[in-house]
Amino acid sequence: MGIVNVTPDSFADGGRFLEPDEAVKHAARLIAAGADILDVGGESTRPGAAEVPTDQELDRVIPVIELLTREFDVPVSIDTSKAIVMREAVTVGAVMVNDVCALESEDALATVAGLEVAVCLVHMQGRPRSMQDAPGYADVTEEVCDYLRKRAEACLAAGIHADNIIIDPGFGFGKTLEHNLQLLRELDRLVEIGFPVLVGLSRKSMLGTMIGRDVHDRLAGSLALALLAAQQGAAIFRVHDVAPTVDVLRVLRQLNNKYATH
Ligand code: 8Y4
Repeated sequence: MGIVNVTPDSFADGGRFLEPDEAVKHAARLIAAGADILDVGGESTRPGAAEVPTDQELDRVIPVIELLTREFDVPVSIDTSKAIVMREAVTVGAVMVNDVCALESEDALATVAGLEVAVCLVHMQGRPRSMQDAPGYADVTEEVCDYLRKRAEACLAAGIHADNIIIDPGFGFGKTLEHNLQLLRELDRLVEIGFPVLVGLSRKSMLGTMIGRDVHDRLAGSLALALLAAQQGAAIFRVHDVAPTVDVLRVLRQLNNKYATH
């Protein structure tokens, strides 16, 4: 899954594709590099980030999704927590909803249930503005697993098909470095739940803490984390650097002939 940011503050994590034409050019590069999914987001979920008004989010993402679905065959995911944005994005061709609020926002669950698209349920403790203030867990992996199981059950009860559910521990979303490391060590417990596991580890600040490099010098660290997650059965990798990640996954696939990449 290649990241297509259409947020004005996303230059900080290496993407800044506010203009639709730029987003399309970037998407073409991601696809050429081997991306199987494009994740389009117009709402910053960075720690401490302010919420984006719905109209502004729609203005950012809808033209981009329209262009991407017209020009490319690759499935497009909409990264949003707002039901209206989900519905509009699917109307113009998105086939997946990536929601860091796991469909807990108003109308989100019913909206996705009515759309027959895939959904990625992400665990987050707190909300972006405050999530990194004082994350706390008795057993982080247990709590994340319990939460994702409950949200998946809510999806099934609402009529979302099991084949359309993906789960994600939400690395960095209300977690300290120790929480993130614990989750990565025990990722197999999430995989055991039975839904495909998506991981977002690319360039994240846990790497800044671990290796002391700024956001543009975290490729090697990101690849190491992707490989560790893949070894435990992660299925989808949300990344900035598609080509090197695909190389890593191809190496692992040839080792155990199990991971679907190119
Ligand atoms: C550097 C690089 C600094 C990245 C911060 C960031 C996830 C996600 C995000 C994730 C799923 C981010 C939308 C945060 N992370 N969706 N979205 N899983 N499913 N920060 O882990 O990339 S945004």
